[in-house]
Amino acid sequence: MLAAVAIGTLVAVARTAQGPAVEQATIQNPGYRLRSIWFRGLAVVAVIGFLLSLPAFPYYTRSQLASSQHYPVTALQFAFAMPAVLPIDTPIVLDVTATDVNHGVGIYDPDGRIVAQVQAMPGYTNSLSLMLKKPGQYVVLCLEYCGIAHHLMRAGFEVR
Ligand SMILES: [Cu+2]
Repeated sequence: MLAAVAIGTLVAVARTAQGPAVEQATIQNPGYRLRSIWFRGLAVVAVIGFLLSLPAFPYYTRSQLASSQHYPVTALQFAFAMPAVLPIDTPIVLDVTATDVNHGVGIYDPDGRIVAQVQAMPGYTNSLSLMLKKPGQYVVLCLEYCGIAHHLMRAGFEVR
C-alpha cells in the first residue's frame, strides 16, 4: 500500500514536470511577492506584540530606582546576611554582593515558585529590583555551587 502511494506520487510529479518550459521569473516573482507580504505581516505582528508587552516590562525606570528602598544582601560560605522582613507591594532594590566566592541568590515565594535570582559576586554589587506581591515566608537558596556546604545555604524573610 505504502509503495503504491510512493509510486503514485512519483508518477504525479513526473507528469507535472512534463509541461512546457516556463521562464524562471514567472515562478520566482510571485514567490518573492508572497515572501515579502509574509515578512511584513510578521514584522507588524512583532511590533504590535512588543508594544502590548511594554507595560509588563519588569525593570524600573531610573527615577523608580532612585526612589526605591534599598536593602543589603550579602552571601558568604555558607549563609546569607539579609533583612528578616521586606515590605509588600513596594518597589525595592536588593543590593547583592558576596564576601568570598560567587554565589547565586534565588528567591522563592510562599508557594515555592522562584520569583527572582541574581548572582552574588565578591567585590561587586548587583542591584536586583523587584516588587513582592504575596505576603508570607519567602525562601532564599544559593543557586551556584560555592563549596562543600552549598546545599545548606538557605535563608528566608517575611513579606508583609
Ligand atoms: Cu552555593
